[in-house]
Amino acid sequence: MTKAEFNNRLKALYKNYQQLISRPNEKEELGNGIYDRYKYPVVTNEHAPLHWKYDLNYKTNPYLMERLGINATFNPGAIELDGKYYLVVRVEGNDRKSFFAVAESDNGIDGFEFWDYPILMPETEDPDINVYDMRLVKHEDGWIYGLFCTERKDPNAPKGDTSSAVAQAGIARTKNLKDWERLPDLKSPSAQQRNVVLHPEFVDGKYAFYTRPQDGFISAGSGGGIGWGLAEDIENAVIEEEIIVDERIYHTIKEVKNGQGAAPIKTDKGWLHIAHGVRNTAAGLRYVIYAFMTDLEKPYQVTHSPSGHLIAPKGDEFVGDVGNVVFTNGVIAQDNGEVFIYYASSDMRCHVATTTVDKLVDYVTNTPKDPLRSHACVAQRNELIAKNSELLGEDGSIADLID
Ligand code: M1P
Repeated sequence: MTKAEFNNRLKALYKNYQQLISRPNEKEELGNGIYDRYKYPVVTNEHAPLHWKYDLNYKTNPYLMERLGINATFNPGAIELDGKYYLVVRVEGNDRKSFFAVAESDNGIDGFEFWDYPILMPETEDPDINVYDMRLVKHEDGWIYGLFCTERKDPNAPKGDTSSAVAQAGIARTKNLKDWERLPDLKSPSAQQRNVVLHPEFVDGKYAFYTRPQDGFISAGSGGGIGWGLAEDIENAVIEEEIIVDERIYHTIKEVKNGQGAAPIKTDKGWLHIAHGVRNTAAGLRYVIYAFMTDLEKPYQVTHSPSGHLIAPKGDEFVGDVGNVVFTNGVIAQDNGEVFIYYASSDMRCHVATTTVDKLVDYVTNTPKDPLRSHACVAQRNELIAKNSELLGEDGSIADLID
Protein backbone atom coordinates (compact mmCIF):
# COMPACT_ATOMS: atom_id res chain seq x y z
CA MET A 1 0.00 0.00 0.00
CA THR A 2 1.38 3.43 -0.89
CA LYS A 3 1.53 6.16 1.73
CA ALA A 4 -1.29 7.95 -0.13
CA GLU A 5 -3.48 4.82 -0.03
CA PHE A 6 -2.66 4.40 3.64
CA ASN A 7 -3.75 7.98 4.30
CA ASN A 8 -6.99 7.55 2.35
CA ARG A 9 -7.86 4.39 4.25
CA LEU A 10 -7.14 6.10 7.56
CA LYS A 11 -9.27 9.08 6.53
CA ALA A 12 -12.18 6.77 5.65
CA LEU A 13 -11.87 4.82 8.91
CA TYR A 14 -11.79 8.03 10.92
CA LYS A 15 -14.82 9.43 9.07
CA ASN A 16 -16.81 6.25 9.87
CA TYR A 17 -15.82 6.47 13.52
CA GLN A 18 -16.72 10.16 13.78
CA GLN A 19 -20.10 9.53 12.14
CA LEU A 20 -20.81 6.69 14.57
CA ILE A 21 -20.00 8.57 17.75
CA SER A 22 -21.91 11.68 16.68
CA ARG A 23 -25.04 9.81 15.45
CA PRO A 24 -28.11 10.98 17.39
CA ASN A 25 -30.10 8.17 18.98
CA GLU A 26 -33.85 7.85 18.41
CA LYS A 27 -36.45 6.77 20.93
CA GLU A 28 -38.60 3.95 19.60
CA GLU A 29 -42.28 4.76 19.26
CA LEU A 30 -44.98 3.63 21.69
CA GLY A 31 -43.05 1.08 23.74
CA ASN A 32 -44.77 -0.87 26.53
CA GLY A 33 -45.47 2.05 28.87
CA ILE A 34 -42.88 0.83 31.37
CA TYR A 35 -39.74 2.02 29.57
CA ASP A 36 -38.56 3.26 26.18
CA ARG A 37 -36.07 1.50 23.97
CA TYR A 38 -33.78 3.25 21.49
CA LYS A 39 -33.03 2.57 17.85
CA TYR A 40 -29.24 2.32 18.19
CA PRO A 41 -27.01 0.63 20.74
CA VAL A 42 -25.18 3.25 22.83
CA VAL A 43 -21.78 1.52 22.63
CA THR A 44 -20.54 -1.12 20.16
CA ASN A 45 -17.14 -2.55 19.35
CA GLU A 46 -17.00 0.04 16.53
CA HIS A 47 -16.94 2.73 19.24
CA ALA A 48 -13.45 1.58 20.23
CA PRO A 49 -11.05 4.32 19.13
CA LEU A 50 -8.88 3.56 16.11
CA HIS A 51 -5.69 4.04 18.14
CA TRP A 52 -6.69 1.09 20.37
CA LYS A 53 -6.77 -1.27 17.40
CA TYR A 54 -4.44 -0.06 14.67
CA ASP A 55 -0.75 0.63 14.61
CA LEU A 56 -1.06 4.02 12.91
CA ASN A 57 2.56 4.12 11.76
CA TYR A 58 2.94 3.56 8.00
CA LYS A 59 6.46 2.15 8.52
CA THR A 60 5.39 -0.62 10.89
CA ASN A 61 1.85 -1.21 9.56
CA PRO A 62 1.91 -0.41 5.81
CA TYR A 63 -1.41 -2.23 5.17
CA LEU A 64 -3.11 -0.35 8.00
CA MET A 65 -4.31 -3.60 9.57
CA GLU A 66 -6.02 -3.96 12.92
CA ARG A 67 -3.31 -5.32 15.19
CA LEU A 68 -5.37 -5.66 18.38
CA GLY A 69 -9.02 -5.97 17.39
CA ILE A 70 -11.97 -5.40 19.71
CA ASN A 71 -14.54 -8.18 19.62
CA ALA A 72 -17.31 -6.82 21.84
CA THR A 73 -18.32 -4.05 24.25
CA PHE A 74 -20.97 -5.08 26.73
CA ASN A 75 -22.24 -5.34 30.34
CA PRO A 76 -21.40 -1.77 31.40
CA GLY A 77 -21.43 -0.42 34.93
CA ALA A 78 -22.91 3.09 34.96
CA ILE A 79 -22.64 6.25 37.02
CA GLU A 80 -23.51 9.94 36.76
CA LEU A 81 -20.91 12.39 38.03
CA ASP A 82 -21.25 16.16 37.83
CA GLY A 83 -23.92 15.97 35.14
CA LYS A 84 -21.98 13.59 32.86
CA TYR A 85 -22.83 9.98 32.17
CA TYR A 86 -20.14 7.34 32.41
CA LEU A 87 -20.17 3.70 31.45
CA VAL A 88 -17.42 1.39 32.64
CA VAL A 89 -17.74 -0.98 29.74
CA ARG A 90 -16.66 -4.60 29.59
CA VAL A 91 -14.46 -4.48 26.50
CA GLU A 92 -13.40 -7.80 25.06
CA GLY A 93 -10.38 -7.98 22.76
CA ASN A 94 -10.15 -10.48 19.91
CA ASP A 95 -7.99 -12.47 22.34
CA ARG A 96 -11.12 -13.07 24.49
CA LYS A 97 -9.74 -11.19 27.47
CA SER A 98 -12.08 -8.60 28.94
CA PHE A 99 -11.02 -5.32 30.50
CA PHE A 100 -12.69 -2.13 31.64
CA ALA A 101 -12.83 1.18 29.78
CA VAL A 102 -14.73 4.37 30.50
CA ALA A 103 -17.08 5.81 27.86
CA GLU A 104 -18.48 9.27 28.50
CA SER A 105 -21.60 11.04 27.22
CA ASP A 106 -23.26 14.40 27.87
CA ASN A 107 -26.80 13.01 27.88
CA GLY A 108 -26.53 9.25 28.54
CA ILE A 109 -28.45 8.37 25.36
CA ASP A 110 -25.91 8.96 22.60
CA GLY A 111 -22.49 10.49 21.94
CA PHE A 112 -20.62 7.97 24.09
CA GLU A 113 -16.88 8.28 23.50
CA PHE A 114 -14.18 6.18 25.14
CA TRP A 115 -11.45 7.85 27.14
CA ASP A 116 -8.00 7.61 25.55
CA TYR A 117 -6.79 4.67 27.63
CA PRO A 118 -8.67 1.70 29.09
CA ILE A 119 -8.44 1.18 32.87
CA LEU A 120 -5.27 -0.67 33.87
CA MET A 121 -6.93 -2.32 36.86
CA PRO A 122 -4.37 -3.15 39.58
CA GLU A 123 -4.05 -6.86 40.32
CA THR A 124 -3.95 -8.70 43.62
CA GLU A 125 -1.15 -11.11 44.46
CA ASP A 126 -3.16 -13.74 42.62
CA PRO A 127 -3.46 -12.14 39.16
CA ASP A 128 -6.84 -12.19 37.45
CA ILE A 129 -7.02 -14.00 34.12
CA ASN A 130 -10.20 -12.20 33.15
CA VAL A 131 -12.20 -9.36 34.71
CA TYR A 132 -15.72 -8.29 33.79
CA ASP A 133 -19.18 -6.92 34.64
CA MET A 134 -18.39 -4.04 36.98
CA ARG A 135 -21.10 -2.73 39.30
CA LEU A 136 -20.42 0.89 40.27
CA VAL A 137 -21.82 2.32 43.47
CA LYS A 138 -21.44 5.64 45.27
CA HIS A 139 -21.22 4.37 48.83
CA GLU A 140 -22.12 6.50 51.81
CA ASP A 141 -18.50 6.11 53.02
CA GLY A 142 -17.55 8.59 50.24
CA TRP A 143 -15.86 6.19 47.79
CA ILE A 144 -17.05 5.00 44.40
CA TYR A 145 -16.70 1.22 44.43
CA GLY A 146 -16.38 -1.04 41.42
CA LEU A 147 -17.20 -4.66 42.13
CA PHE A 148 -16.50 -7.09 39.31
CA CYS A 149 -16.01 -10.72 38.51
CA THR A 150 -12.42 -11.91 38.64
CA GLU A 151 -11.87 -15.22 36.93
CA ARG A 152 -8.90 -17.53 37.29
CA LYS A 153 -8.15 -21.05 36.09
CA ASP A 154 -9.32 -23.67 38.57
CA PRO A 155 -6.13 -24.88 40.31
CA ASN A 156 -7.87 -28.21 41.00
CA ALA A 157 -8.89 -28.86 37.40
CA PRO A 158 -7.74 -32.27 36.19
CA LYS A 159 -4.84 -32.35 33.72
CA GLY A 160 -6.13 -31.59 30.23
CA ASP A 161 -9.11 -29.59 31.49
CA THR A 162 -8.30 -26.14 30.16
CA SER A 163 -11.76 -24.68 30.75
CA SER A 164 -12.60 -25.00 34.43
CA ALA A 165 -12.40 -21.69 36.20
CA VAL A 166 -13.08 -20.06 39.54
CA ALA A 167 -15.09 -16.84 39.72
CA GLN A 168 -14.80 -14.48 42.68
CA ALA A 169 -15.74 -10.87 43.42
CA GLY A 170 -12.99 -8.33 42.83
CA ILE A 171 -13.25 -5.01 44.69
CA ALA A 172 -11.70 -1.69 43.66
CA ARG A 173 -12.42 1.90 44.60
CA THR A 174 -11.88 5.29 43.07
CA LYS A 175 -12.87 8.94 43.35
CA ASN A 176 -12.61 9.82 39.66
CA LEU A 177 -12.86 6.57 37.61
CA LYS A 178 -9.20 7.16 36.59
CA ASP A 179 -7.19 6.13 39.64
CA TRP A 180 -8.22 2.79 41.10
CA GLU A 181 -7.21 1.21 44.37
CA ARG A 182 -7.57 -2.55 44.31
CA LEU A 183 -8.69 -4.19 47.56
CA PRO A 184 -8.56 -7.90 48.41
CA ASP A 185 -11.25 -10.03 46.76
CA LEU A 186 -14.40 -10.72 48.75
CA LYS A 187 -14.29 -13.85 50.90
CA SER A 188 -17.59 -15.69 51.40
CA PRO A 189 -18.82 -19.14 52.41
CA SER A 190 -19.51 -20.02 48.73
CA ALA A 191 -17.17 -21.89 46.41
CA GLN A 192 -17.62 -19.28 43.69
CA GLN A 193 -19.24 -15.86 43.35
CA ARG A 194 -20.43 -13.78 40.43
CA ASN A 195 -22.75 -10.76 40.14
CA VAL A 196 -21.72 -9.38 43.53
CA VAL A 197 -22.97 -5.85 44.21
CA LEU A 198 -22.30 -3.46 47.08
CA HIS A 199 -25.38 -1.96 48.75
CA PRO A 200 -24.96 1.86 48.79
CA GLU A 201 -25.63 2.25 52.53
CA PHE A 202 -24.26 0.68 55.68
CA VAL A 203 -26.63 -1.87 57.23
CA ASP A 204 -26.17 -2.40 60.97
CA GLY A 205 -22.96 -0.37 60.57
CA LYS A 206 -21.55 -2.92 58.10
CA TYR A 207 -20.86 -3.13 54.39
CA ALA A 208 -23.69 -5.06 52.77
CA PHE A 209 -23.33 -7.17 49.64
CA TYR A 210 -25.73 -8.80 47.21
CA THR A 211 -24.06 -12.05 46.23
CA ARG A 212 -24.71 -14.95 43.89
CA PRO A 213 -23.43 -18.10 45.53
CA GLN A 214 -22.60 -20.82 43.03
CA ASP A 215 -21.08 -24.28 43.18
CA GLY A 216 -19.43 -24.23 39.75
CA PHE A 217 -18.24 -21.62 37.28
CA ILE A 218 -21.37 -21.78 35.10
CA SER A 219 -23.88 -23.63 37.23
CA ALA A 220 -25.41 -22.13 40.37
CA GLY A 221 -25.79 -25.71 41.63
CA SER A 222 -27.07 -25.53 45.18
CA GLY A 223 -26.61 -21.72 45.13
CA GLY A 224 -30.20 -20.68 45.71
CA GLY A 225 -30.44 -17.26 44.05
CA ILE A 226 -29.46 -13.66 44.79
CA GLY A 227 -27.82 -13.74 48.20
CA TRP A 228 -26.96 -11.22 50.91
CA GLY A 229 -24.16 -10.92 53.42
CA LEU A 230 -22.53 -8.35 55.69
CA ALA A 231 -18.84 -7.57 56.14
CA GLU A 232 -17.24 -5.52 58.92
CA ASP A 233 -14.52 -4.11 56.72
CA ILE A 234 -14.23 -3.29 53.04
CA GLU A 235 -10.43 -3.40 53.03
CA ASN A 236 -10.60 -7.06 53.95
CA ALA A 237 -14.19 -7.97 53.16
CA VAL A 238 -15.31 -11.25 54.69
CA ILE A 239 -18.91 -12.49 54.67
CA GLU A 240 -19.42 -15.10 57.36
CA GLU A 241 -23.08 -15.80 56.70
CA GLU A 242 -24.96 -15.67 53.40
CA ILE A 243 -28.75 -15.71 53.14
CA ILE A 244 -30.96 -15.83 50.03
CA VAL A 245 -32.90 -12.70 49.10
CA ASP A 246 -34.50 -13.69 45.81
CA GLU A 247 -34.57 -17.40 45.15
CA ARG A 248 -34.56 -19.37 41.92
CA ILE A 249 -37.96 -20.94 41.20
CA TYR A 250 -39.04 -23.82 38.96
CA HIS A 251 -40.63 -22.85 35.66
CA THR A 252 -40.02 -19.13 35.92
CA ILE A 253 -37.68 -16.72 34.13
CA LYS A 254 -35.13 -17.32 36.91
CA GLU A 255 -35.29 -21.06 37.11
CA VAL A 256 -31.61 -21.79 36.41
CA LYS A 257 -29.84 -18.68 37.71
CA ASN A 258 -30.36 -15.07 38.65
CA GLY A 259 -28.14 -12.20 39.66
CA GLN A 260 -28.46 -8.65 41.00
CA GLY A 261 -27.93 -5.98 38.34
CA ALA A 262 -26.66 -2.60 39.53
CA ALA A 263 -27.08 -1.46 43.14
CA PRO A 264 -30.78 -1.02 43.97
CA ILE A 265 -32.50 2.38 43.70
CA LYS A 266 -33.83 3.83 46.96
CA THR A 267 -37.49 4.91 46.67
CA ASP A 268 -40.20 5.88 49.18
CA LYS A 269 -41.75 2.44 48.79
CA GLY A 270 -38.60 0.35 49.10
CA TRP A 271 -35.39 -0.62 47.33
CA LEU A 272 -35.99 -1.14 43.64
CA HIS A 273 -33.89 -3.95 42.16
CA ILE A 274 -33.23 -4.67 38.51
CA ALA A 275 -31.70 -8.10 38.01
CA HIS A 276 -31.20 -10.86 35.44
CA GLY A 277 -32.89 -14.24 35.36
CA VAL A 278 -31.85 -17.30 33.37
CA ARG A 279 -33.79 -20.29 32.16
CA ASN A 280 -32.85 -23.21 29.97
CA THR A 281 -34.17 -23.87 26.48
CA ALA A 282 -33.40 -26.40 23.73
CA ALA A 283 -31.28 -23.62 22.18
CA GLY A 284 -29.31 -22.94 25.38
CA LEU A 285 -29.69 -20.48 28.22
CA ARG A 286 -32.03 -17.50 27.87
CA TYR A 287 -31.16 -14.38 29.89
CA VAL A 288 -33.81 -11.74 30.60
CA ILE A 289 -34.03 -8.73 32.93
CA TYR A 290 -36.59 -8.55 35.72
CA ALA A 291 -37.37 -6.30 38.70
CA PHE A 292 -38.37 -6.67 42.32
CA MET A 293 -38.57 -4.54 45.46
CA THR A 294 -37.19 -5.06 48.96
CA ASP A 295 -37.95 -3.49 52.30
CA LEU A 296 -36.32 -0.11 53.05
CA GLU A 297 -35.12 -1.18 56.50
CA LYS A 298 -34.42 -4.79 55.55
CA PRO A 299 -33.08 -4.70 51.98
CA TYR A 300 -32.79 -8.51 52.12
CA GLN A 301 -36.58 -9.01 52.35
CA VAL A 302 -38.55 -9.03 49.11
CA THR A 303 -41.80 -7.07 49.30
CA HIS A 304 -42.91 -7.03 45.64
CA SER A 305 -42.16 -9.42 42.84
CA PRO A 306 -43.90 -8.70 39.52
CA SER A 307 -44.26 -11.72 37.26
CA GLY A 308 -42.13 -12.35 34.21
CA HIS A 309 -39.45 -10.26 32.56
CA LEU A 310 -39.03 -6.51 32.36
CA ILE A 311 -36.73 -6.62 29.32
CA ALA A 312 -36.18 -9.56 26.96
CA PRO A 313 -34.08 -9.63 23.78
CA LYS A 314 -35.77 -8.04 20.75
CA GLY A 315 -34.78 -7.97 17.05
CA ASP A 316 -31.02 -7.73 16.54
CA GLU A 317 -30.52 -8.10 20.30
CA PHE A 318 -31.01 -11.86 19.93
CA VAL A 319 -27.81 -12.21 17.92
CA GLY A 320 -24.25 -12.26 19.22
CA ASP A 321 -21.48 -14.33 20.70
CA VAL A 322 -23.92 -15.66 23.31
CA GLY A 323 -27.38 -15.32 21.72
CA ASN A 324 -30.74 -14.80 23.46
CA VAL A 325 -29.17 -12.75 26.25
CA VAL A 326 -29.97 -9.39 27.78
CA PHE A 327 -27.96 -8.56 30.87
CA THR A 328 -27.75 -5.47 33.05
CA ASN A 329 -25.25 -4.25 35.61
CA GLY A 330 -25.60 -0.48 35.13
CA VAL A 331 -28.42 1.85 36.10
CA ILE A 332 -28.45 5.61 36.59
CA ALA A 333 -31.28 7.05 38.69
CA GLN A 334 -31.20 10.81 38.33
CA ASP A 335 -32.30 13.44 40.81
CA ASN A 336 -35.20 14.41 38.51
CA GLY A 337 -36.60 10.89 38.76
CA GLU A 338 -35.45 9.70 35.33
CA VAL A 339 -33.86 6.27 35.20
CA PHE A 340 -31.47 5.01 32.54
CA ILE A 341 -31.16 1.24 32.45
CA TYR A 342 -28.05 0.19 30.56
CA TYR A 343 -28.18 -3.34 29.29
CA ALA A 344 -26.20 -5.44 26.86
CA SER A 345 -27.51 -7.83 24.25
CA SER A 346 -26.06 -11.25 23.49
CA ASP A 347 -22.67 -10.36 25.02
CA MET A 348 -21.96 -7.94 22.15
CA ARG A 349 -23.18 -4.36 22.58
CA CYS A 350 -24.65 -1.88 25.06
CA HIS A 351 -28.13 -0.35 24.92
CA VAL A 352 -30.14 2.06 27.04
CA ALA A 353 -33.79 1.86 28.11
CA THR A 354 -35.22 4.97 29.76
CA THR A 355 -37.98 5.25 32.31
CA THR A 356 -38.70 6.95 35.64
CA VAL A 357 -38.65 5.93 39.29
CA ASP A 358 -42.43 6.54 39.40
CA LYS A 359 -43.08 4.19 36.48
CA LEU A 360 -40.82 1.48 37.87
CA VAL A 361 -42.40 1.70 41.32
CA ASP A 362 -45.85 1.48 39.72
CA TYR A 363 -44.70 -1.50 37.61
CA VAL A 364 -43.17 -3.34 40.54
CA THR A 365 -45.93 -2.71 43.06
CA ASN A 366 -48.97 -3.12 40.76
CA THR A 367 -47.97 -5.89 38.39
CA PRO A 368 -49.30 -9.19 39.73
CA LYS A 369 -47.02 -11.97 40.89
CA ASP A 370 -46.31 -15.07 38.84
CA PRO A 371 -48.98 -17.54 39.99
CA LEU A 372 -46.66 -20.39 38.91
CA ARG A 373 -49.23 -22.58 37.08
CA SER A 374 -50.80 -22.24 33.63
CA HIS A 375 -54.34 -22.54 35.04
CA ALA A 376 -53.70 -19.84 37.61
CA CYS A 377 -52.07 -17.62 34.95
CA VAL A 378 -55.18 -17.86 32.75
CA ALA A 379 -57.38 -17.04 35.74
CA GLN A 380 -55.16 -14.01 36.43
CA ARG A 381 -55.44 -12.84 32.80
CA ASN A 382 -59.19 -13.48 32.72
CA GLU A 383 -59.58 -11.25 35.75
CA LEU A 384 -57.87 -8.44 33.82
CA ILE A 385 -60.03 -9.07 30.74
CA ALA A 386 -63.20 -9.10 32.86
CA LYS A 387 -62.30 -5.79 34.50
CA ASN A 388 -61.58 -4.28 31.09
CA SER A 389 -64.88 -5.61 29.73
CA GLU A 390 -66.70 -3.41 32.21
CA LEU A 391 -65.05 -0.40 30.55
CA LEU A 392 -65.65 -1.45 26.97
CA GLY A 393 -68.88 -0.88 25.08
CA GLU A 394 -71.45 -3.57 24.44
CA ASP A 395 -69.58 -4.85 21.38
CA GLY A 396 -66.40 -5.02 23.47
CA SER A 397 -64.63 -2.49 21.26
CA ILE A 398 -61.76 -0.30 22.47
CA ALA A 399 -62.96 2.29 19.99
CA ASP A 400 -65.85 3.09 22.37
CA LEU A 401 -63.42 3.73 25.19
CA ILE A 402 -61.33 6.25 23.28
CA ASP A 403 -64.18 8.21 21.72
O1 M1P B 1 -23.21 -15.01 28.76
C1 M1P B 1 -24.26 -14.46 29.51
C2 M1P B 1 -23.75 -13.92 30.85
O2 M1P B 1 -23.23 -15.03 31.59
C3 M1P B 1 -22.75 -14.75 32.89
O3 M1P B 1 -23.83 -14.43 33.74
P1 M1P B 1 -24.23 -15.43 34.96
O4 M1P B 1 -23.17 -15.25 35.95
O5 M1P B 1 -25.56 -15.10 35.46
O6 M1P B 1 -24.22 -16.78 34.32
C4 M1P B 1 -21.74 -13.64 32.91
O7 M1P B 1 -20.53 -14.11 32.36
C5 M1P B 1 -22.17 -12.45 32.05
O8 M1P B 1 -21.05 -11.62 31.87
C6 M1P B 1 -22.70 -12.87 30.70
O9 M1P B 1 -23.24 -11.76 30.02
